[in-house]
Amino acid sequence: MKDDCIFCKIANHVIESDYVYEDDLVCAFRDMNPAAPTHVLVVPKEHYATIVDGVPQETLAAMAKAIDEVVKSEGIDESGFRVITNAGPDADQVVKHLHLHVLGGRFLGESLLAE
Ligand code: DGP
Repeated sequence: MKDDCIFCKIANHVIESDYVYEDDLVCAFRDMNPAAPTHVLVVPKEHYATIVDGVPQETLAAMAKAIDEVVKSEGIDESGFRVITNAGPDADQVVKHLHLHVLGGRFLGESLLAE
């Protein structure tokens, strides 16, 4: 765990959040600034900066399973959803701990970009 990382703290319950799923490797909690009716962040418990930071296959599989669990429990598995991960400055990654945004609950539009 990285001591100055907010998502390390949330994922390991040093700071509590609004969790919707958890297993040994990952957890999922609601984004504090939701962009859609469902806006959940899937986060590994170990610290990785981005999706290409040597994340073990087991952890990637656990993140995929977490998406599956979250979209079902949120009731958006049939209506549809979007999964986004920001990596680095051009993507405006604010929190430097790998996280997948799972968004749904309304029509999300055709554009992947805010601007
Ligand atoms: P980005 O790094 O740009 O992919 O976005 C980070 C997201 O994390 C942003 O939507 C807000 C959310 N966020 C940042 N800090 C916290 C926090 O302490 N708790 C929760 N629940 N969400 C957070």
